[in-house]
Amino acid sequence: MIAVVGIGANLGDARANVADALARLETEPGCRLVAASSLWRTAPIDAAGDDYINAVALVETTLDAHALLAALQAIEAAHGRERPYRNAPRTLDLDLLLYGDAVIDSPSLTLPHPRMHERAFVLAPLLELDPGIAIPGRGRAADYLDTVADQAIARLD
Ligand code: A4P
Ligand code: MG
Repeated sequence: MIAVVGIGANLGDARANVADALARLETEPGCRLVAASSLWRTAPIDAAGDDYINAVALVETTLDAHALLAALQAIEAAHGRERPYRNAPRTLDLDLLLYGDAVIDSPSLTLPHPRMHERAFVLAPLLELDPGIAIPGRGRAADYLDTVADQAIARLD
């Protein structure tokens, strides 16, 4: 199964934290890192604090969606992720954006990620990896770019 993982950080050395998350995805049991986007500097959306560093990864996995989410949360925990309040600045956030074309609405996991199509910090790196990708139930990701054009993002080298 191919899963799409969104990575974000805006606390500590955010760039290093995102790079380390990519390295950990590469070695995570049951996972293989297929591709990683560029790193992007992005203004916080519905959140305060410093700019974020965001990226998106394509992961081939033998884990089911819930087990993959647990693995992502373990990587967050290894980075000392704390959750003092909603959308608080974070050392590392790993969101499961897509799991194949699965549509899931369980208490701990919603797929596709319900806000991914509203966010330039997800769409721009995702479209780098797969310009034609579709979001189940929503259609082509590229069709949402116009609606997020006001969100400040910049690709880093
Ligand atoms: N959960 C349900 N579905 C999922 C999923 N598909 N992937 C549950 C990951 N988690 C999922 O997550 C809260 C709960 O969501 C978990 O217990 C899990 O079971 P969390 O990681 O504690 O909190 P979060 O990531 O802050 O929540 P959420 O709702 O995913 O936040 P958003 O809406 O993604 O917003 N601005 C910029 N520029 N860059 C960012 O990366 N991120 C956010 C977080 C806000 N603004 C941002 C950024
Ligand atoms: Mg999260």
